[in-house]
Order: sequence, then structure tokens, then C-alpha cells
Amino acid sequence: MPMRSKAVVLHAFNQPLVVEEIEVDPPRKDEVMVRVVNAGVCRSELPAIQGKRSIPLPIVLGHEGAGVVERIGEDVKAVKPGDHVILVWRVPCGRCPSCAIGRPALCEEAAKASAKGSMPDGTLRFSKDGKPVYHFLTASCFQEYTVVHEKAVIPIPKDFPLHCAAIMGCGLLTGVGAVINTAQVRAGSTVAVFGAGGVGLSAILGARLVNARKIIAVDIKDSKLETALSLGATDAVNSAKVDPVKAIRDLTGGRGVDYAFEVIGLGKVFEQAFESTGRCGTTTMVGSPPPEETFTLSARLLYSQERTVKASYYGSARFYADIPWLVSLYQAGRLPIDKLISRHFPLAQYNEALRALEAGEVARSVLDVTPL
Ligand code: PAD
Ligand code: ZN
Repeated sequence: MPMRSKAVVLHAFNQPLVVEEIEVDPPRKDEVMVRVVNAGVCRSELPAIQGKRSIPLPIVLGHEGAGVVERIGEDVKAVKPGDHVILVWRVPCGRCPSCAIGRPALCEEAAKASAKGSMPDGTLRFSKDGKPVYHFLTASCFQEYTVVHEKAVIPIPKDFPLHCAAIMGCGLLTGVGAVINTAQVRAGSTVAVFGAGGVGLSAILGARLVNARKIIAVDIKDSKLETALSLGATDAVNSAKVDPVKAIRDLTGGRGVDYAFEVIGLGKVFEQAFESTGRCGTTTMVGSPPPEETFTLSARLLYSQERTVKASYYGSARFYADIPWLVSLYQAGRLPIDKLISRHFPLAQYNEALRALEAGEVARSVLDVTPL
């Protein structure tokens, strides 16, 4: 019997989302039905809503969330009903060339399923009045009950707060992963993070975890910079008021930082990030740029100072190692995830949560989907 599930559905690009009931089929043999308790509101939903990402419609949005296992298929071994889980939005096949070399976030089969808006096997579990409804990033967690492959859930202890867990599957993992997995920031080094939203603040938490000596937050909103300072940034630069490249040079004795992160998705800001690094500096793109975005860098500086330019997709994550590690850091009091969450919205107020994100009023907000 299908389950009825209240869901945030995108029917047409650039239109407000509709909150309505859909039907969710039971999980097949290697799948899990999750009752979603909380879901995080990440900026990566925006390009999808604006039609800048090729996705089929109608589609249930949501790609970071956490909840309770409701039902499992007969072959599922990783979890059982009642387990608390974090969702991840890539289901690594384990065998493609990217998975084979230890880069599951870049799984080629998972990328195909996301583009199709389906489960990894190409089929759908959602419908409305007999018509297909598609899956967003194979997670679709802006709804009461979702069905995902068992590889998309990672069990967590039952005393772990689910609103914190909800933002771990994308924003936190991406930001911390960019610092630790991708750039591999060294202890004692200097770091600048451009964009202090949900992902950038997570990068700041990552830089603090590895004992960076200086962590400079750059944003155009003072409120974001205040949050960054409260989470461990040592300095804050408002790039709407001052030239961030000069400010960063001044803060580092003229040398520039060892590591810079662009966490907005803008070519111009990537240029600023590159210019703010020093000799042997590494600049990492974390923000998700639109397809037409470009940037121009000095070839001479890249060459003569042996600088490095990198990108971090989904924090270069190794999900089944990184999520349990982040969970244990939170439990040890070393990862204050709760301070990242500035507001809760009921599921029905998703449009308002999105407006608050676009207006820069929130660090990260979470949707309260079903009560625990
Ligand atoms: P957010 O809206 O919470 O944060 C963006 C921040 O950038 C805000 O604080 C803005 O004030 C600030 N900002 C905007 N323009 C400028 C500017 N010109 N200079 C300095 N600061 C500025 O978004 P988010 O943290 O949820 O996401 C950030 C980006 O990361 C976005 O592009 C998203 O799509 C991307 C992302 N990438 C991955 C990945 O796999 N690499 C995963 C998740 C999110
Ligand atoms: Zn995201």
C-alpha cells in the first residue's frame, strides 16, 4: 500500500512551491522508507527552482535531512525500523571509476540517477493521482515519508539531535570536507572563507577543528560575520565595505593566506579568493557556480608562486567514514552544529524559509517535518 506523504513539490520553474499530499510506494528490496523529522534548507535548491539545473518536473525537493526508518526492503542490512538516520544525496555505486579510486561523491552512476530524477535503478517511488513525481538528488526529504536506497542512509545514535543531523548530510559535510578532505588544511596555517552562509560557516568549523592559526571570514552581511566570529573565525571582513584582498593581506603581514575558499558560487569572488592567497597558496571552489560562470586568474602568479586551484564537490566526502566521524566530534563537544541553525520553519512554510535564505536572514534554517 502506498503511504500518503505531505510534500514540497516544484511544479514549474520560478513559481512558489506547492505543499500537497503525494503517494509514496513501499521500499523495494534494497531500499528504505524514512519518516523525515528535520530537513535543512541549502542554497543548492535555488538553481533547481530557477530552472538552472536540468531536472524533470514535478519533483519533491530537499536534499539534506534526518529522520527515523519506517520500513525496509527484504534485503536491507544497514538499518532496521526505528533507527535514526542521516540522508546523503549521492548513492555511490561502488564500482564506477570514481568510486573505485575512493571518490564516492563523484560517483558516475549516482550523477546519472540525479539527472533523471529517479532512484538509482531509474524507477520512481512517488506519484500523484497516478502521475509520476520525481526525486530530487535521490533524497527528496522535504516530505513526511521518503524512499531512498539503503546506501543513502547512515545510522546515528538515538540521542543525537535530529535537527543537527539534518544539516550534516550536505552543508556541514561539504564545508568541513572542503577544508579537511579537499584542501587538507595544515595545522597552524592561515585560512580565508568567502561566504559565511551555512556551508561557509561549516568550513570555518572545519578550519577550527584542524587548528588553523588565522580564520578570516568574508561576507557582505555583518550579521553573517558575527555568527562566523562566534563559531571560531579570528577575523571578519565585510567585502561590501572594504577591498577583501587588501584586508586579508593586511591581516597576514602582507603575505596572503595559505588557503582560501570560495563558498558562494561566483567567479569574481573566486578571483578575490585566489588573489588573497600567498606563495604556495591553495584556492578551493566550494560554492556551486551557474553553468555560464567563468573567472580570470593571473597565470604568472599561479606559476611563479606555485599556487594551487581546486574544487570541492560535496566536500570530497567519503560518506560512511566522514558522517560517523562528524557525529563523534559533535558528541565530544568539538562541533557546535546547533549554533549554525538560526531558525526553524514548519514544512508548510518552505517558501518563507527560502525567502529568508535568499534575503540572507538566516545562517542555516531547518524545516520541522514530522514530530519525533
Ligand atoms: P548561503 O546563502 O547560506 O550563503 C551564501 C553567503 O554568501 C551568504 O552569507 C551571503 O551573504 C554571502 N555572499 C553573497 N554574495 C557575496 C559576495 N559577493 N561576497 C561575499 N559574500 C557574499 O548559501 P549556502 O551556504 O547554503 O551555499 C553556499 C554555496 O555552496 C552555494 O553556491 C551552494 O549551492 C553551494 C553548495 N555546494 C555544495 C558542493 O557540493 N560543493 C554543497 C552544498 C552547497
Ligand atoms: Zn546542499
